[in-house]
Amino acid sequence: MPGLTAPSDYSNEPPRHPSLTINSKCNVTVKKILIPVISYTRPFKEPFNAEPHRSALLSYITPINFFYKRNHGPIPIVDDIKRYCLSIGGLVKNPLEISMSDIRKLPKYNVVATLQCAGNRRTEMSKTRTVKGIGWDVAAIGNAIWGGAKLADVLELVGISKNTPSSPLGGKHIEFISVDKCKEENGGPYKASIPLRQATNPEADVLLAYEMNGETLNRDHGYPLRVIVPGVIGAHSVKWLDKINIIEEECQGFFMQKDYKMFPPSVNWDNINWFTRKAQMDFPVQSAICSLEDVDVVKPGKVTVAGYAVTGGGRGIERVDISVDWGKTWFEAQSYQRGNIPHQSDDLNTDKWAWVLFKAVVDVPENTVIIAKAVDTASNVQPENVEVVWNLRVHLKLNAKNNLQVLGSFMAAVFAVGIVFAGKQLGLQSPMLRFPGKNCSLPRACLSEMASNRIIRRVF
Ligand SMILES: Nc1nc2c(c(=O)[nH]1)N[C@H]1C(S)=C(S)[C@@H](COP(=O)(O)O)O[C@H]1N2
Ligand SMILES: [Mo]
Repeated sequence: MPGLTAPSDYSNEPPRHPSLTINSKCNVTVKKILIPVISYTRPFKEPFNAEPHRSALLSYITPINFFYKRNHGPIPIVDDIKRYCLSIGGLVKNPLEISMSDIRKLPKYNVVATLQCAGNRRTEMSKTRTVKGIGWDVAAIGNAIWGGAKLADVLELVGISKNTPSSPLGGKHIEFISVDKCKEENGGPYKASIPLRQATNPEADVLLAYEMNGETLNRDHGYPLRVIVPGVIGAHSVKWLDKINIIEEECQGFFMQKDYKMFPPSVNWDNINWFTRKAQMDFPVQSAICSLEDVDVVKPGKVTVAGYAVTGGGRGIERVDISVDWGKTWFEAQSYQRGNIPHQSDDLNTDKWAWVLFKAVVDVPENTVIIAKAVDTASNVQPENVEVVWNLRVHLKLNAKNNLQVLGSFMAAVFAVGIVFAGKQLGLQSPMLRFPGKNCSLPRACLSEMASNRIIRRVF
């Protein structure tokens, strides 16, 4: 594509916030000597996959710097935005090449939507049974204001009308193709599809987005143009969009056919038949505690339990329940979106594709497990443990427990659980010195890690 090119190495990556935690699968490790005795090890990962500290998720709109980044190759470069254009072809009568300035002339929509990677909370699920893939804590998720044209409007330009399941030439899916060079595609670009029915439904709010939080999209998040499919796992929201194809079947690319699928527990890496399943779409009901670490040490007394809750398909969150006594009794947390206005799932002012934040101030007199559990408007409840939702690649299925000290839930969508140790601080010494390796611009993260290392062994 003129104007947009994909490098084959990582020498031209954009700058990123130093506090992000880089999640590595295979590890290149950079060693730095900070002071003579202490060596500082920093995971270095190419492609760049990183998440913020979970406390960054306590604001309704996630700042761009702290929004998770999930890539499968080097970040593409725009040489000349004037030459960039998107081509739309496949099973359409009148294929089209449309420039960025013409896309900007279409009606512009701002949609507040939560983007979540299917691997969110995978680390937690892996504790039950190992799962393949990059490990993520609870922050492979973010909520942003996406600005752009509606895909349904763009498709009208090639003769596909609104709310239609198939194009006049028989296309039933719409494929989004990027330019990035991905190992999994043998150096080819990332691609994914969604059903045409969803793409042509204006209410589904599928966007070709060129803005994020009111700013021009940056390189990490898909500059100059990306797809946003609200309510659906992030894998379909293709960045650095090059081509759109109207096709008969689901996209046959690696990520749709051999990656983002869910299988029953009886399926393992030896007997897997990828073609028995379709690619995963909507994400499940999910919540996570972000005001506390999985294992946290607090002073006895009042503790704030706060975090996010979200569900797929635009269903909306009905409520978030909290337990501070290992799940014996529950009460409802306050939930809200912007401002501190109480959240109501059916209110016209609700951002239907966005997470809700929840908050409760609880009394913690003794060591306990705090659990958060989200319920959506279809009465889907976050599962209580990982076993019931465990799946090979751990896509979005964690429970509400973050099983450590103060709860959180995961995408792998289990209850969000956390354990709180009330009482004397543990007398930790120099946590920054003892735990220098974890991108610790946030000392609390280190502290709680140490706490978890010590306490979990003692208590469980
Ligand atoms: N071209 C391209 N699009 C992509 C990806 C990618 O690697 N290349 N990753 C996908 C995945 S798995 C996710 S979760 C989201 C992440 O979007 P973000 O990095 O803007 O948070 O982008 C999706 N779109
Ligand atoms: Mo993802």
